[in-house]
Amino acid sequence: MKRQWWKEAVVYQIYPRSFNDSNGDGIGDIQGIIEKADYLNELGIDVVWLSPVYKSPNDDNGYDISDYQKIMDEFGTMEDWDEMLDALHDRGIKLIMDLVVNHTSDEHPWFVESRKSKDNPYRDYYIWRDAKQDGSEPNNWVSFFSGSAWEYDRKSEQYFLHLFTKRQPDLNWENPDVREEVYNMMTWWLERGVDGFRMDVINNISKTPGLPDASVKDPQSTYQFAAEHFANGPRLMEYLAEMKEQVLNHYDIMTVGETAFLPIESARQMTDEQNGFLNMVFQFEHMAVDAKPGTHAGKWETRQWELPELKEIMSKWDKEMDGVGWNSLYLNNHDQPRQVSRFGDDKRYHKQSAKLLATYLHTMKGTPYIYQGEELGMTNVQFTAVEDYRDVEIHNMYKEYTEERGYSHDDVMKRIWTTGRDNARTPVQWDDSAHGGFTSGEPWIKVNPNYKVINAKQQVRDPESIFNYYKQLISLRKQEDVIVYGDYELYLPEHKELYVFTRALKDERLLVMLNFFSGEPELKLPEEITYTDHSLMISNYPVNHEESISSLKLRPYEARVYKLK
Ligand code: TEU
Ligand code: CA
Repeated sequence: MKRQWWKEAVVYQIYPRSFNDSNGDGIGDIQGIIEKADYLNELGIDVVWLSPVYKSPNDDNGYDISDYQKIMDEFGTMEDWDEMLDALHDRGIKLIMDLVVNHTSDEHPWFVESRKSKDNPYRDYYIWRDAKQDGSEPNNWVSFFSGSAWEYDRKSEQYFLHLFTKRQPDLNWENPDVREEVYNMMTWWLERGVDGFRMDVINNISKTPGLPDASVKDPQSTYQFAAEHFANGPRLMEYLAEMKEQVLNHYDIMTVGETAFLPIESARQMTDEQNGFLNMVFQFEHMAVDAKPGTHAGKWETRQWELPELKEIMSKWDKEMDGVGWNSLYLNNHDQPRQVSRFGDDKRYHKQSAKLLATYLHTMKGTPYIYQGEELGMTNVQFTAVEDYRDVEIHNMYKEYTEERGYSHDDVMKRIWTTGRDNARTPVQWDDSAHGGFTSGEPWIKVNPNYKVINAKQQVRDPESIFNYYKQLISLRKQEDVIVYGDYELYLPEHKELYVFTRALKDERLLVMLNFFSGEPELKLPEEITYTDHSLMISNYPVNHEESISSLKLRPYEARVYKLK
């Protein structure tokens, strides 16, 4: 495997609206990021992935872009952006931008033109279709955010496609002019100095020709989840190859595709180091371990997750990508609930389980992604009034579930507490002052009331904190090649509580022991793991260094990493 800077890096995701507000208007902004550049540097991360900061009417918090080459007013100016880039680069931190090109905002000038008339030169920048004979939508696709994926435009008497909200029309990638506009825009940012892109829903840009009806998955609903027609379409690889040739090839950058519903064979093809197009993708299989299988509505129907299933998925992705491409490692982001609440125990074992999950992500093979606040063990939130939520997905779902599906308010709120995206979007908790020090004004979304105990100020100075544990993990990655490049091997695949694996590179070997739950299971080390000497590299409990490791009892959520000789 080739050495690459992006394999050795740790990425930190900033969701700017919720990161840090510098001017008291309650909304995080670019100057707020600059204020925290030293904090990021102290943590030791190498790359910032910045969620969208482009001009946007914020129907979906910036994932609806009305000008790709302007900064959102609430976040600042292009001068602020340049200053931020310098502040990061001065500290040796790279910046990757969010590239959202499956769709734009309905306020993007292309769409404003497009909807004017059927013969407008921009008409074909988007996906317009006539109604079916009976006047209904062109097909039965459901939007990610409830209801039909089609919106009727009275003036020009056709429907346009929107996989997300009706204010996020899908671009028509079949049109070469659209592709050229996108490539030019990417080049413009690269010339300005960005170090790469995270590509939003990039495997949705090619749709099945003819846009046929989706198969019925949810018989109670008129509209059906249509991944078979919008994900991994026939021209996807062709478009990516073109993008690579015209743009990506000319820069030393890092690229990561956001790719739900991506078959592993396509991930191999996409990230192949020789002939692929992107450095890595975010696969989603492990995000479904607690979702009822079936439709996308599975998101709101959860089940108890099982460790053997998580091990199987993660080990499969490791094996399949080995020697071909590269994996990204994440357990949460701005679309997912907080990892310590979902996979750990945010009450009785908050610190231990947050550190356990961190150990896991930072010792697997791949590039780890930290989502803002994860390094503090920030948790899910429970607002009792639906009005306190801000996410368009939550509001649409609440309406659909209470009005159309007949669920009670209490029932729907519980679902939101478990899986709603706003769990990840409450402001970063900087200190124990009002609103967690995020803003001197009124925050755009309420702060999690636990900011008095969980906050950066307390954790930066506490050597035992989650923050300082992340710092330690990140610095280990810089010292030990085996953490980055070592081969992964899983042991005890069926064990319901323990996740045990080794990493090996030449004569370097690591042994990782993780107890994922609150029991105290006994670990009898498999005989295949041979060693003459062992030394502890990191752990989340005090450990007697002389203790034998051939057989031992692990404490609740205990994590240990040993070097074997
Ligand atoms: O997300 C797309 C995606 O597939 C999901 O994670 C989606 O948000 C989730 O399944 C909804 O339940 C990306 C962005 O990360 C997300 O924030 C945007 O809303 C979306 O694309 C549209 O741009
Ligand atoms: Ca602000």
